[in-house]
Amino acid sequence: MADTLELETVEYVVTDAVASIALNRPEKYNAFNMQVHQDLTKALKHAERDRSVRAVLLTGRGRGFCAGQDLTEFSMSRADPDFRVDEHVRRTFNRIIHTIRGLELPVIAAINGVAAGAGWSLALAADIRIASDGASFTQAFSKIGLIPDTGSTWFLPELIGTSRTLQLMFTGDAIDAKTALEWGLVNEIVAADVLDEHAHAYAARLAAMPTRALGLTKRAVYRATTVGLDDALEYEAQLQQHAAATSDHVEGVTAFLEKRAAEFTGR
Ligand code: T3D
Repeated sequence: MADTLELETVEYVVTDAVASIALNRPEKYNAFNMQVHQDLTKALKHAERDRSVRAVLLTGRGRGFCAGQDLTEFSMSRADPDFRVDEHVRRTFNRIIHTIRGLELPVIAAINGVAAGAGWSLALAADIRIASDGASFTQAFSKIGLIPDTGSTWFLPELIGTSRTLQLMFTGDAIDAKTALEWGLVNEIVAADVLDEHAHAYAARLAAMPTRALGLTKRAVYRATTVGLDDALEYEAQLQQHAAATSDHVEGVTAFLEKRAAEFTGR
């Protein structure tokens, strides 16, 4: 499959088995208009189908990571009497979140700047978040009379509990990268000028690991947050059966016994 895709608002390139997907509407802080929805969905689906891709890196170009829904387009949609927000959200934002969570690959968000509204939800959908020291985060929704969507009502309480979640959602106040790290909302912070390189190296490291095992791990961990221990134990056993059938499993054990570094292929 192609290592690059020609898209209007999203850059897509594969290197070192990492699909780097960058939102590219810098003048609008990468806000979601319909073109971004379409292009991001296409890029994620392409990565999902490409067997050579073993990790996904999500970032934004310019000063923002993503400012959520484009409010200019939003005002136009509100002028259309037939426009239904619920249908729009299901077809666009929700589809993207489902795709990211369903990808059986590590997804790393490199948060290069402000993440607002659904843009923050997008970052929260990733498995690992690395923020630049200049990044900031705001729920933003309450400031325009909306409720948080695109998964924020699920992601945030999961990570920081209900009280801090509601504080952020009610006020719409921004938090900086340092606070996000202290609260466990990002995995690490790095200087802005090394973010791309650092995040890519991180993604490439995960891409060189046993992809199937990592994908099944992701599936088991997210499912475990919705079920009891008995169910989680049983599901782990079922997925372990699949992981144990991979060549990477054989290679990992063989390499350990032969006292050498394993060479995983993703199969
Ligand atoms: O119907 C549905 O789709 C429901 C679903 C909703 C999902 C949502 O995401 S709702 C939330 C939408 N997002 C927001 O409300 C955030 C709005 N933006 C802001 O609050 C601020 O811009 C930021 C906190 C993100 C950044 O602030 P600051 O001071 O660093 O930058 P700025 O000057 O406000 O913005 C820079 C430029 O980006 C500016 O353009 P200009 O004036 O230089 O030409 C600004 O208009 C543009 N921009 C920022 N956010 C958006 C945007 N343009 C369109 N839509 C945006 N969301």
